Amino acid sequence: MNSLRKFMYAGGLAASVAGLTACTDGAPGSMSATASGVTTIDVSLTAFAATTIAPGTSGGYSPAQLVVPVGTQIRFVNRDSFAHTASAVNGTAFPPSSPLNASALTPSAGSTALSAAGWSSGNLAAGASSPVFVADTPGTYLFGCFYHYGAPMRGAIVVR
Ligand SMILES: [Cu+2]
Repeated sequence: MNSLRKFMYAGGLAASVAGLTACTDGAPGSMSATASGVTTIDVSLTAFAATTIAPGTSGGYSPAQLVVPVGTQIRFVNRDSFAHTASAVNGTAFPPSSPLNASALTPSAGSTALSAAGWSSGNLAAGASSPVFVADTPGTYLFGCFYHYGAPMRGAIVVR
């Protein structure tokens, strides 16, 4: 089934529509989703202003903090006209300056588990979608944008 969903991601939008439909609870900065379908984190530096979440100051991603059960599939979709990334940031709080390097511009190959060190969407051009990541292990996963980390452009995924 996982391989089928990845195939659907590569070929079309059926899985993403299911994921978006699940994200209608309306709680700002936090959203729950079921493990079915693919949940989308929207990426836009212009649309999503800075906000405070547990790990620090977020911005540029919506929801700022996504809360999902283990097994959820997640992708990032660039909704503005600038290039962005969503790239793993180690630790439980956002460091004050960017810890990301140019390897963030390359999409994760092989494992797309959130628990894998150094995962990244790679460079996302305007309108682009990332690879699908799997919320494989409970925990809090921080990420940021290679280009705009200090803007701030940072977010979190909490896997329960
Ligand atoms: Cu960015």
